[in-house]
Parts: sequence; structure tokens; C-alpha cells
Amino acid sequence: MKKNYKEMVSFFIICNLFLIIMSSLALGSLDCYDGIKNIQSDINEGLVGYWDFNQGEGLIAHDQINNNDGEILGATWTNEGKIGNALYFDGDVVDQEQTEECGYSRYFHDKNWVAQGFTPSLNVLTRIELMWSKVGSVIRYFDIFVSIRKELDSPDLTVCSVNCIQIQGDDQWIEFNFSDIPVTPGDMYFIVARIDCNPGFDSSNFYGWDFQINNPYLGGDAWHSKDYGKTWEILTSEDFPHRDFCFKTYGLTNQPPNEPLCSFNKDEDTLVIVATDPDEDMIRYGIDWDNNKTIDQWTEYVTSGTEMGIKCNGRKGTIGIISEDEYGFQSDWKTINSKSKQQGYYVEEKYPLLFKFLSLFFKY
Ligand SMILES: [Ca+2]
Ligand SMILES: [Ca+2]
Ligand SMILES: [Ca+2]
Ligand SMILES: [Ca+2]
Repeated sequence: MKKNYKEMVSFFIICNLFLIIMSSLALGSLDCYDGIKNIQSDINEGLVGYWDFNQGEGLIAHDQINNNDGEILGATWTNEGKIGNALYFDGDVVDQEQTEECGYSRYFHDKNWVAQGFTPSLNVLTRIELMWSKVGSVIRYFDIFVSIRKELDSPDLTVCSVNCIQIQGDDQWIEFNFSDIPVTPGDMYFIVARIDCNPGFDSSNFYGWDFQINNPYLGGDAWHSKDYGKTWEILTSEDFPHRDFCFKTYGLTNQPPNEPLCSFNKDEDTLVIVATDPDEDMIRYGIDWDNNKTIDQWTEYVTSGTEMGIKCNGRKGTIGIISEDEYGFQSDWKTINSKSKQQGYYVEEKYPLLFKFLSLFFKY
């Protein structure tokens, strides 16, 4: 949620700019809304449209003045708007999808797990949507878990749950907005769905995942497990050959932060570090005090471009520094020497052959 503030601010700037443009196009008076104090009160006449984004649900942004309703794409509602509700833009887009369904859905509960393979083209996976149906009547309420895995039998990379009460009928898209994870474009991943209980389903009363037959999606297939995800088989049968479940994955393209700029303040025995991220993500700095390419100390996350001073506490020698963004993408390594370096490190760095020779006689 670290990006919320930045994105919400951008969104409100866009909204306010839009309202101001609309206001300047019109010359009447705006008396339909008095919450925004800095909007002129005399812009009603000739106003083309007015959207307050206050309804808080649905896929339509209603125009309060005319009929210029808008379809909402790639945003979710939040009640944390500047005034009332607002739209939150995650900055993501649909990456992979299979949206055709044949009118049937596949149950999953207890030891029966199901999964769909997919191959992302973007390097951060932000959320998914799955099309599910409630078949017959189910009266027990329980959580349904959905996770992302690299292999079907490997640990979850991220997991999210919804209560089944959200599924009220046929062909309903359910969103799972888990913590964003880095993924490798072109590699296959799996969406795994399960219910960790036995709700007493039968063949005409269950929750199911909608699917299409004859392999409509080429980046992965539908799978099922009958033993809590230990072993898996492709989901196919004579009546329903080569299935793919209905799903959408959302993602974005992320770039790693730039290599940090570093200096050593000898008077204060302090390492001074600053780096920026091309996406303006939050970043943190990792310090490798003994330069063995293993980070020994991380800073807290800070805004891109924030300079930080790290006390060296008398440590000496070559120090490795890296910056990392909130998605775990890392910059190249930067090395710096503290000015009061240890003799051993100095000799090793400047005269590697001499260092090897001396090492035969002395233990550094
Ligand atoms: Ca997310
Ligand atoms: Ca397929
Ligand atoms: Ca980034
Ligand atoms: Ca280290």
C-alpha cells in the first residue's frame, strides 16, 4: 500500500484539473455541489459534465449533470477519498486472460484443489480475477484461498482469501488483490484455488470455477489435484476436453532503482547514500560492510531520491552498497572505500598478487 498516497495524489490532481477545465469552459453557476470550496460557484450554465466519483461501487462513473456516464477500467473504489469516495488506480493493466466459459464450472473443496497455468508478459503481478459460480444452494460459509505458485507443488509466492458469501450466482468475477510480486515474463506460473474444509458439497450444490474447453488459452492449462495439492493432473475428460479456467491477471512493468551515489564523510564517520527509482517507487539501501556480496544491513524504505547517512561505527575497508525498490528489484552494486581502511583490504585491492604472496606468510 506504499504507493497509495502518491497515486491518490496524482488522481486528485487529475480530477481537480478536469473540474477546473470544465469550469473554465462554462459560465453559469455550480450549485449542485458545495463540498469543493475552491471551485467557482457560478459555473452551472453550459457545464458539459460533472462526475463526483461518490457512488463507491459499480463499474460506471455517473455524470451528475448530463448523461456522459463513463465506464471504469483498471480502478477500484476506496472510501478514503479527499471528499467521500474515490477511485484508486493501481497503475496495472490486464496481462493474461481467458474469459470464455462453456456454461459449466468445476468444484473444489477439501482435498480437491484446482489450478490454472498462465505465462505473464509483465514483470510484476498485482492482482487476479477469477470467474466463479454458485451452483444450487450452499448454506455454509467459509473462506476460499487462492495463491500464486511457480510450480504446482511448490510453496505459495503469495496468497489471498475471500469469503464464499461473495459468490451469489452465475459467472461472477471475484478479485484477489494480493501483495504485488515480481515474476519472470515468459515463465509459467499457476493460480491455485482451494477450500481448507469439506463444506458437504454434492454434484448439484457447490461453488465452482468456470471454464472453457478445447484449449482456448495457450500460456497454461487447467489442473486438478485429489490429494491437497501433492500430485496434479491436467483437467480433461471426454465431455470436457482440454479445459482452461476463466481468469484475468493484472500486472505492470517495473524498473530497478538506479545505482546509488555514495560518499564517505570522514569527519562524521558516516556513509552518505542516495538513489532514485525510475518508477518513483519507495526504495531502501542495503549495505554490505565486508563487501562479500551479502547485505549486512538494510535501511528503512524511503521515497526515491532520499539521501541517508549511515554511521560506520569505525568499520573499515571496502563497502558494497545496493538500492532495492518495493518490488524487490535491485540496482547494480556500488563500492566505496572508507578513508581509514584496514591495511589488509588496501593491499588486497591495490596489489592482488602481492596480497596472495603475503597471505602465504601472514594471516590477514
Ligand atoms: Ca496488489
Ligand atoms: Ca490451455
Ligand atoms: Ca521500480
Ligand atoms: Ca556482507
